Amino acid sequence: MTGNYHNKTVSLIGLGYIGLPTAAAFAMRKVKVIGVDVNQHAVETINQGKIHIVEPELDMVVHAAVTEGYLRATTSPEPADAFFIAVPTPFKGNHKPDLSYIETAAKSIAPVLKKGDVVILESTSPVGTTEQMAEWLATVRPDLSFPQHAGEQSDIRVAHCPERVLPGQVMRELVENDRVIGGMTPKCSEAAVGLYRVFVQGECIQTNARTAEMCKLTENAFRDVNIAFANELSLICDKLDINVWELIKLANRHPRVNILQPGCGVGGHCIAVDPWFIVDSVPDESRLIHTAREVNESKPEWVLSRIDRAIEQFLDRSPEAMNSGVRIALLGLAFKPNIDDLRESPAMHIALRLNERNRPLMIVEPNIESLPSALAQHHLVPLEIALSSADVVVILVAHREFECLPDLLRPNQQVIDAVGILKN
Ligand code: SAJ
Repeated sequence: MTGNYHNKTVSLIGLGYIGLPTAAAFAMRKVKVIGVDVNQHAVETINQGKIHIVEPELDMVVHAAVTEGYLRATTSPEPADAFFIAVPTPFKGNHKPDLSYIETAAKSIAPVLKKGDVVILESTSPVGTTEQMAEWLATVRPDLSFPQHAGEQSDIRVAHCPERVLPGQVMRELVENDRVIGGMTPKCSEAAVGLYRVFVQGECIQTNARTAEMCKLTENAFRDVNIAFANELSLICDKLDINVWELIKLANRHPRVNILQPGCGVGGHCIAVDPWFIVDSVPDESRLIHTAREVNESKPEWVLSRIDRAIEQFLDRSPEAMNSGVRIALLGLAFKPNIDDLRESPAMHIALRLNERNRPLMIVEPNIESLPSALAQHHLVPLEIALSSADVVVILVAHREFECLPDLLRPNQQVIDAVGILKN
């Protein structure tokens, strides 16, 4: 697929947090897009010009793309000139990557492939997955040649180009971020670069597929290790009676030091997952990455131990609460500030653990309208209500709505600040 993309069709397989914005980005450039998803509800919603996920600006763009006829969604793949696979790559037990979504997606597009098509894997993947995907395609289509057997002469071009956008800023980052594009051969890379140039204003840098796969895992492992450093510091400072937030601010005055922020754990479906893909493939060599994961995974339990201690301290001071119950307010449930996404959220983990212990909770999460069913017996309340009656206040997420907290807290409340809103 070369030259004028306005006469061509691209197909996005997987219309989630990455696939749908990418589909919309092509459609905004007046390229015909077929979006494919196994979720019938998602397909119907998109065909009505609406969206099934939360991401700023995406609704407007999808609405325009569908109304103008550039974007259409369906549940089964149709012929196109380029296919982008953007399906989940979670892990199974033992932190083993689950590539079954990629396998299913590859095998579903194989029957409609034709000579000259490009297939790009966007899902974050362990090293070697792009080659594996090309093998799955080749098994279904022995009549076509693929780069692992035919090299530069292959009928189908195959590449990996990992997505790198930050949830909440996807529409901007999709256009502005540089892209690392790893073809199985240089011609595969060139074909993929031509496609991304349709909407990417950042640089499109060519490499091979294995390096592109490792590059994405490296970026997220780098962030995980750096957050683990901050989280470990928070434990050390607690023992040494030092304010970790002040310490980090001071250390960051050094021109070559830039420590990240401790929190209640590392959430989301990327940073808490991707480093395991490295550890799984080279366990003996990835000791630091492995330990960082363990440090970050243990942080919610540490916060829980602090909540238990605060409850004990409150009861020591107010033994009459033994009968009436300690009133706990949890501030924030999302996996990071200013979003509504509760997936793999350490704050959610903490809430569920308190729920197991039958602790009644007042939960403040300004970004959602109702509590998830697992927490349905608790109360979703406005910040002021929670603070007016809570005995123990636990700050789990630094949402902008919580900036006014220092003025609202009452002196007799036990406060655990996992994210440094109070700072001192
Ligand atoms: N966090 C901290 N302290 C910090 C920064 C973050 O505790 O100083 C926590 C957050 O609260 C959250 C988690 O880490 O629970 C992850 O948040 P994030 O904002 O670091 O990253 P994600 O998961 O939203 O997006 C990441 C991004 N990767 C990098 O910044 C290297 C994004 O660019 C990727 O596209 C995305 O993963 C992905 O899809 O892989």
